[in-house]
Amino acid sequence: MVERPNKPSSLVATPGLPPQPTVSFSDDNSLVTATLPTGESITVLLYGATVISWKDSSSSEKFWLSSAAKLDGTKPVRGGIPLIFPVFGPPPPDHAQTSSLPQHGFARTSRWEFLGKSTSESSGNQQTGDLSVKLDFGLSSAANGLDPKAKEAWPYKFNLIYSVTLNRKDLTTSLVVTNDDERPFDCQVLMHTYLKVNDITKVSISGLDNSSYIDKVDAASTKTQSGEIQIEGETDRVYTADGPVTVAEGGKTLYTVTRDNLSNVVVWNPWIEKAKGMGDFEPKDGYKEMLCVEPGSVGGWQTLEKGDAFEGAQTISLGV
Ligand code: TA6
Repeated sequence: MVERPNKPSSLVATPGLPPQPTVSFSDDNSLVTATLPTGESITVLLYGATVISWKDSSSSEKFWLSSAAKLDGTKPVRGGIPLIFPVFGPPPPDHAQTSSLPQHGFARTSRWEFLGKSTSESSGNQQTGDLSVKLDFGLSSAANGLDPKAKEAWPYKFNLIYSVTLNRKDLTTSLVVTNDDERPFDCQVLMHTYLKVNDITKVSISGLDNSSYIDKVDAASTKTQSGEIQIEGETDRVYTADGPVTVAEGGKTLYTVTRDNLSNVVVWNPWIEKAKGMGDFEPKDGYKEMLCVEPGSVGGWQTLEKGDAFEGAQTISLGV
């Protein structure tokens, strides 16, 4: 955290200017909350730079967060958008660079630095002023907050910049990975978004028709999607596809996820037994109200040479 002795508790509006987005910090500096003049808001936990809340102008929450989620840095957050880097899933035994890392890497278990906010000079309605706010977060191999296990298990020099941009009807998260090392390194990136739904049995996912996927519930066999996806049991699939992915409930669009330079989408719901098996997954029937739609680059490895960078982004738009 950038220490500023006279830091105001929240960056509020300047007289004469139309209402501005505000940014506030929790007393223990672990949470950053940004709010638009129209009421939309996001809250980001510096631990993992995990967006743990996204609310629309009527304060309706869009992300699922387990009531037993750890927000104190002792465990990855069960909900919101955990960030996956530099490896997705359990590290493949044949990939020496990542083989000593924990499942899903260390980005979600490190304390990130808040780098600042910026607001767009939108030409929106002057009454509501700027209708967009961007928060930037950083994590590098030199950072104090880096998960100590990471340094040992993955001794590469790197820099991550994560930007979270809140607009009135959508949220964009983008990650830039830069290789600051002399050596090349491989990495995977994923945004493990827990979307909130009302009743999973009424949900259908479209936009992945005819796409190839790896079914991790069925011996990682490779299959082709036919039509829309319904969730009727434990689902854990890694799709390779371009184009928007739409989540609808009872025929009404809830979310549309578009991606930039992220050619995979993981669709996950633990259902009954897996939810029971996760200590930080509460309530146990919470699987009925969540669906993970996770854009990423996880089908292979992004190999970054010295000075190279990889950038990927998602935009989640609210259904109208
Ligand atoms: O993204 C889906 C997945 O890889 C599932 O296989 C399941 O393990 C889930 O992530 C949760 O992983 P976590 O390490 O957070 O328990």
